[in-house]
Amino acid sequence: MRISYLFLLLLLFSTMTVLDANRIVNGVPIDIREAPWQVSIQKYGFHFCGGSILSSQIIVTAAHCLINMDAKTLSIRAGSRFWKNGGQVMKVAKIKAHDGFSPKKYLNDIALMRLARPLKLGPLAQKIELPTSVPSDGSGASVSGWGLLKAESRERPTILQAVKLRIMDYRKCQKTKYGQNGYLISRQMICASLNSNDACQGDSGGPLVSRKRLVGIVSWGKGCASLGFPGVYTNVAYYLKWISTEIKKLTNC
Ligand code: 4AZ
Repeated sequence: MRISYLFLLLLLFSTMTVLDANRIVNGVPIDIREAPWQVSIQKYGFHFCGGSILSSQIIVTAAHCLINMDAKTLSIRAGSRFWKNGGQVMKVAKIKAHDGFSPKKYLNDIALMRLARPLKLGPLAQKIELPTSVPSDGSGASVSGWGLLKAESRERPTILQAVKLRIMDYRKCQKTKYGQNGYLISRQMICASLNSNDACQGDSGGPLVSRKRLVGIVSWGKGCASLGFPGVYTNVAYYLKWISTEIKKLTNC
């Protein structure tokens, strides 16, 4: 009797491990305390992109998330591992996408949002520091979000997922299948991959973090976790000047 229970338990755990292998692409569900800078950007209450808290009233995300969007229809949820409930929901007052964003090449895929009211910062909702320099090739990093668990399935998680990656320098990234297939990886971008770990659709705009600094913004990629095509991120260190200038403009109006 006892042995058969043990067997059933073992069977249960082994199937759980198999199912776990399918998270974010290969990630694990996390507590919001592990990524308290993460927010969900929502239109009419539905999650469509990720973002990161830079200050109580400023969120950074990808420009492609906000193209043709009206701030009036947008809100963010902070301080919760569930995009649907908990934490703090705040309306968006103003959005500013980089003027040089090109939908064709995905250059300058960065945008800021000013919230209607400041967030209450604490252990569950915290700002992330900006980098001081471009992270070096091979640095450990992690990406989080509520995006698809697999490119092919339409499975969307309700709980925030995160996965570990390694930074890949843009020159090295240009030499992957991207270069061989006519894609341009510019120095305003940074890549990251590790085994079959990756960000996917719906993770866009979210944080790539290395040593507690926001080094990248989920931007694009050919598929998700597809061999030879790392995830491509906006290289945040390249935009420090743009970020500080635009934050000043957003705060003074
Ligand atoms: C997307 O469609 C997307 N594998 C985001 C990230 C990646 C691929 C696609 C990276 O928003």
